[in-house]
Amino acid sequence: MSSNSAILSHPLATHEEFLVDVLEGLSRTPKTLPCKYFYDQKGSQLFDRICELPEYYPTRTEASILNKYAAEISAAIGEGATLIEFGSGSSTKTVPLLKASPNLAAYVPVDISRLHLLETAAALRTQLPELSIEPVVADFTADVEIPESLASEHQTVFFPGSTIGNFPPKEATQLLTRIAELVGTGGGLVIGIDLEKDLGVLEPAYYDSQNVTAAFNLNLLNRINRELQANFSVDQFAHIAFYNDKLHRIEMHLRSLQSQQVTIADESFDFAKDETIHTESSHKYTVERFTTMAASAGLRLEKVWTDSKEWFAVLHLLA
Ligand code: AVI
Repeated sequence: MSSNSAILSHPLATHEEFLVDVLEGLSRTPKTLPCKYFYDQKGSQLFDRICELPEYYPTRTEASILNKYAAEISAAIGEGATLIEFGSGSSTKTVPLLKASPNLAAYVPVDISRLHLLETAAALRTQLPELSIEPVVADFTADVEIPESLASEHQTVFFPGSTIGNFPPKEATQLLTRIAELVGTGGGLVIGIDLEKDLGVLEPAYYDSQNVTAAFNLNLLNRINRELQANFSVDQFAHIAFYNDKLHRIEMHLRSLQSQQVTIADESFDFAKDETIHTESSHKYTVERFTTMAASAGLRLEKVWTDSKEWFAVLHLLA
């Protein structure tokens, strides 16, 4: 494939779908908005800043595991495999793994953002000229189709970043089931999961002292105002984040600071003072709980790599 093209696996979310999702979410009690809409250009920049925050441990902890165990993880993936990364972004975390895996059949980064994907693929081709890099533009939450021409005897999906934690367990199980089907019997999954830990570590990661996470959460309202011609008074909402013990998850909400009404596409939504919009859940697992969920999706645990504090784990599972 030429260096400036990518395969389009599926139609991507449209303006229409965004509007439908927002109207539907705000019509519910309690009100919700899907977290996948955080990532417009500004939201993606804010997320990059979150990953650098002293309080946000997941990114650097996972990177340290991937760096330290790159050779072992590469051996688990195996020679001649096709490595398919879900939500590859800048592929930053993947580079040590790719460098430790000179005999891959191909690296297939899958991402929703075409331009970013192409830029990343071009940069990687310079860094790793021997590796076959075949980007696919797709929303991995829908069905991802990897063209026959890219399939090898052995395929492994790489899904880092604890992004699986942003799906409720039922949807996470469905996504894992689709991964198991995609890689086929004997294929693999290498996945990053964030582990349960002390509240004193968990909550500040989503309530940072520089208010970057607050800006990230509130930016969703800016995006709705801009793209859907809505009239949220963004300064009349506040970011909140807390750990929900029963459901093993951090929840992010936007709390209305006053009683107010918001209009989006001719529909009005009333907010009571202190009413919240639930914008994101970030589920935390024990290795055991995750393994049980993965087993119900047809994936069995092979190996676990973790950091010295056991804050984060990278798991290898087989279909
Ligand atoms: C992308 N995802 C794994 C992040 C998380 O930790 O759940 C998103 C995020 N939300 C607030 N901070 C980071």
